[in-house]
Amino acid sequence: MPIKNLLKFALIVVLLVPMGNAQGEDGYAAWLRYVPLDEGPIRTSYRAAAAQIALPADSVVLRSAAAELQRGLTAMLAREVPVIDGAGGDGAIILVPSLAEADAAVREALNGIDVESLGPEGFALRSAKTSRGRHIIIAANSDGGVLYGSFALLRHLQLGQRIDDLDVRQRPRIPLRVINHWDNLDGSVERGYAGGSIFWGEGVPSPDQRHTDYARLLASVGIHGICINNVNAGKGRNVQMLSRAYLQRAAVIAERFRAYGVRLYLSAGFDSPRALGGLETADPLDPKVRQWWREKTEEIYELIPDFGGFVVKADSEGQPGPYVYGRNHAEGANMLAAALQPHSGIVMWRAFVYDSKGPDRAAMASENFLPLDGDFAENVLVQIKNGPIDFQVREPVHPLFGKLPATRAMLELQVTQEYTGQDVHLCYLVPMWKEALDFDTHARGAGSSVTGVLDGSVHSAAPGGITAVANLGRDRNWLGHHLHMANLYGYGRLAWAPELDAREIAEQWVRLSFSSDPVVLETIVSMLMDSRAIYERYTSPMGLGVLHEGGPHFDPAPHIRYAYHKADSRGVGFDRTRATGSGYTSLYHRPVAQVYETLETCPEELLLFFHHVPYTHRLKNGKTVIQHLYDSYYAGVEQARRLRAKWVSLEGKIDDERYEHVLDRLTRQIDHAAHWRDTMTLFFFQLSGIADEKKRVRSDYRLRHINDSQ
Ligand code: GCW
Repeated sequence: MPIKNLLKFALIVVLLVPMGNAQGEDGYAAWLRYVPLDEGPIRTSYRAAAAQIALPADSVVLRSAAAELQRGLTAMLAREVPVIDGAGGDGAIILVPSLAEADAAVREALNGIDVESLGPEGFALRSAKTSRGRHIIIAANSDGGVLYGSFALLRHLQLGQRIDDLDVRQRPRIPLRVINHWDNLDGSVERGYAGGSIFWGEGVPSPDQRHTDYARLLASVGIHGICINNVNAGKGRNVQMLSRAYLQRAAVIAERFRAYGVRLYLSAGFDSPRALGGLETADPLDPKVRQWWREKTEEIYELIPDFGGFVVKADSEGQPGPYVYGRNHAEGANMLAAALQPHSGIVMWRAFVYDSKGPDRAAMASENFLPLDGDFAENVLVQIKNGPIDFQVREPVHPLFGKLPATRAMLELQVTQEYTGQDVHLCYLVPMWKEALDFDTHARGAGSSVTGVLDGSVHSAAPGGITAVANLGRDRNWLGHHLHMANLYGYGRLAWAPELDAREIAEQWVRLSFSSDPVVLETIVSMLMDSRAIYERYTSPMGLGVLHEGGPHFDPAPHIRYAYHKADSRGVGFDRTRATGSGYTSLYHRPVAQVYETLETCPEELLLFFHHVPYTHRLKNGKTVIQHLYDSYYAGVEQARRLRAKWVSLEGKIDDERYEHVLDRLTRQIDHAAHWRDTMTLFFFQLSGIADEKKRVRSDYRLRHINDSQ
């Protein structure tokens, strides 16, 4: 065999062997598994339509797109699909990053597509016939658009859809789509449950193949920004992030991500001019401080020419900020914005500012930021968590959405499951994020959704963005639990297309990550779709929230969380009404405020978030609150058992490695759910003195020792 053919053969073997092995999969390939197709009409039609990849132009990102197509197609079609320079013949997939530069035949084939309407990142996929034969054209206005179109085409094929009559057009709704990491420079990951940092720490190669593979995963769902260090950047070793040595390392990482259109951002400690630069102050209005930031920013751009900008946590949980110098958050953010502005960089300034001693934490971000609307520079986005407390399994939507008409808003979600079961409990969060995106703020009358606030259609401010904290680590399966990758996938899909349905996303993910076998599909999708409600039932029904201990946030510790649940001998819940409580309800626009204010209209799943009620208060289902709590805790554990039973029914239908891994997690979930149930039911029984009608509460239950303080 000539050496060239031998290499081709070797390539095919390398690509096929690990992917076709049903015995074990370690999850590393995630949803980009490119499983070889069985022989049959679908494969035949794909082979005819995808015989070569034509790359008429050249750039790093286009080469990534072509390489991904080649990798995916070669594996799925079990034969090498070459990349050729130039126009492409019959069966070519033609990559078109700029219509103006395409040849006449391609332009004609795209006739009828208003390429301009695709925007800077959108794409069109079209089956077409020209004088050179049949083609699939991936057209866009940028290299990045072609990359997204390439991944969309691969997804289309992985899902087994027809390609002879392709006519797809997409553009992302939200123009800024980012992922945040809380990775410390010592290699640990704050709220990470899947091993150490892939970016920092001893022995971490830089760059690492993982950076490329992670960039592929991100690009495949349209994420185009990444922040690679902890927002807690202002203390200890983390302050070194902006030192030359760490910036050089960041530049190497940036290059890997750049190849997939993903820009690098860094968290900046507000105190850096002092802590790192040796100045006496970090006062944002001090000329020396401003000069320091200008020079630091220039240094970053020399190393990372397409640097995206800074993420900042200031005056929050011990991080220094402008308040230290008697300045407000707009003054702090605008100082950084001024340094970034000449380079087109942005500031993502977090609204997560609160004082744990204050009367109502939920209201604090609003108190800090409402007076500043209109004061932020144009390249500042205020990054707001989805809820007013802190990534609980159920919270109302943050009242700042729709209340800052002259400020660019960014929604912050959490893929890492800090308060939602970490790497043990199954909790598919996409339905919850959908609720946040679809929530009607009523900012400009009915129909003013959070998505509309982010995409710029509700207010006059420029569009905002979306981000998620995703603390994946060095575990082969990225997030520590195979099924949690549905959240990372779902985040990206929603960020691109918030109108997608949570079930539809789950279905896609299962088919891409496991199989399209109807039983596998239906079983895992139903597990995912039920999972959040189940976790909520056995941890914090009716909007209770923050019942976890104050350290890892995994175990229940209601006895130290009075500030959140306000449970006493007579009743439970936080009165946030205007009439008798903290007044938080009035932070929403009128119709929403009224719905939450009134006991009768407040949605029951948030009842205890907004109201303090007697244990004997009757719910719409006729039960008392206390009985509903008991029933919820017991039902939740039973449903967790059912999750495991469903999974067990899949034995032999999916690879053993992932089967066993998830089984172990589901078993631990049941045990831990029972711990939650027994702790919480005993807590409420002891407080209220009201027995469970069904006499299930284990009054002899021994609480596990918790030494964390609140
Ligand atoms: O919920 C808290 C987390 C902290 C985190 C903080 C934040 C990075 O427990 O670990 O700090 O939120 O979002 O800043």
